[in-house]
Amino acid sequence: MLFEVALSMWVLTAAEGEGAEQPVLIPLPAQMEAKPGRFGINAETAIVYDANAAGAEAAAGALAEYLRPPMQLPLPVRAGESPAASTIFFGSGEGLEQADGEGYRLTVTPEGVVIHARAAAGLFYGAQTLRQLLPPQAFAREAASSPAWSAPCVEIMDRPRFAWRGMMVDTARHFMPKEFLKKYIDVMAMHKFNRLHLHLTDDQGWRVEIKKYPKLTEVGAWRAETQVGKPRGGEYTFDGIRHGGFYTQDDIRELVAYAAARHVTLVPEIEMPGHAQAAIASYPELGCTGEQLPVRTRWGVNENVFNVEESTILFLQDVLSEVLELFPGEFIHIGGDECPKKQWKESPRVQERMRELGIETENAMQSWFIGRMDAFLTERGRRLIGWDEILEGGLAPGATVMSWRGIDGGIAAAKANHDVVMAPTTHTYFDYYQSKNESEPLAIGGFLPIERVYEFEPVPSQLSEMEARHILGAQAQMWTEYIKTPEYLEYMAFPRECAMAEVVWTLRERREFGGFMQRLRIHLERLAALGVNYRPLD
Ligand code: TNX
Repeated sequence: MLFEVALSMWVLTAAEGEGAEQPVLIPLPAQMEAKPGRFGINAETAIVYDANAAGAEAAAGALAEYLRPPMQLPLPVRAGESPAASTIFFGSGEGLEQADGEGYRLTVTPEGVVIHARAAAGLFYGAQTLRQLLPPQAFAREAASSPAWSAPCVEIMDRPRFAWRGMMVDTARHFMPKEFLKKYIDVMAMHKFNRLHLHLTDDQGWRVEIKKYPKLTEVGAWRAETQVGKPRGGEYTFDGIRHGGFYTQDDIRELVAYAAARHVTLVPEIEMPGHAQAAIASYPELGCTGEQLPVRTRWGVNENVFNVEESTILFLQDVLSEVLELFPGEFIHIGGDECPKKQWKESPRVQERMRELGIETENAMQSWFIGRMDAFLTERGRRLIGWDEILEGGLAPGATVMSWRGIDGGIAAAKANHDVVMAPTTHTYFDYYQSKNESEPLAIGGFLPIERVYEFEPVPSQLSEMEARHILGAQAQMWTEYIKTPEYLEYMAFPRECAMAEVVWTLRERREFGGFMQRLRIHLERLAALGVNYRPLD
């Protein structure tokens, strides 16, 4: 029995030497040397932290909270100077000079475990790696049976390839409950992701409470019904069911703190000047026509966009002021994508305003609009990030570009000395189909099998070494037009998210799809223990 379990958990590789089991880790670490022997966790084991090491107490506490429920062991957490027998030790450590704040060294010997890092994030990631060295049942949230709680001996030196390792969730098209976002953050942290981009506003819903403008959620958080399926011959069908919800400011503070404890920064997105109909439905004076619009019930690009009055700019800056209070992270996303210019062209008032400002084209007008937000955020010590349309009409001085329509926008931005996050539809759109099986649930379209996610290379070969430094990293997008529930969202996210984790964490030369798929088969047992509704492999 013991032997069978061991075989199912570890892929044995002869190359690693006699008796050494090759641990199955996702994302794959930078360096790993398997050693013979195992460390057993039992009623005697303690978790010890060096009180002088930043974040050591937090990492020790987090590990205890992960392991106590499944293991039903005391696992006391205490301060201590140095590693000792039967302990899992967290300390600051030497020899890690080359590793930045997220790197760590993890050593497992038959006597104990030692995790060293220069900063809190590294210690936390060391704890995450240790969890994966244990049997998959260690990921359960309640008492789990395991023949023995033990980890194979190993020496790991690890650090991420990219600083921005992101996932985006669209909470506007379908509201996603706070408790689900917490679970999602947990699974992100397990895979060493560090940015959760929340798409909080769109035509179909406004999801964040703004005290100064209560109608944004009283009106804008609710739509009368929702488009069902794709239109057929131009005909739309609707479900007749009211949909909505929003996060109160207390909810946001709770999520921010929950994420921060797991080294995940929330990146809020407030869309402008397009994808704005929920806001315009709440306050019609923000629109171009003055018409009372409903919160939109159909998907797709929409002509109803914000006007360009000074009062609208100030409204949005007031909204951003509250957003800045809630979200302490450096980056604030202002959308910027898919803003049709039809209403700006047709509106005499917008045209007059362009003449007043001496602006000749509608693209330049959009650039001016984003520039106002860039100045506002920069003055407050933050950085603007937007979808690649913000390049059109000229990029604002401080802007970072999220390249979604392929990678060209990202290349142009990096060449112009702007930072970039790669998020192209071709490799990172998790709302696309995972396979061509007829049985796949409805998706927005497209085709993105896990191989293609895994193949993604965030640094385009067209960039010089200096330019390539502007690629902060990459992220995957979960647009939710057709994804109505958390279970459905998990089905679309996993296991593609596991592939994305290696794209952003693992060194390029260490990535190899065949080996990844072998590890993934075992890794999925961990997701099962966590209760994640992943899509089974074919
Ligand atoms: C394009 S990506 C959009 C979203 C849609 C998505 C569907 C982007 C910046 N805009 O509004 O939800 O396609 O795949």
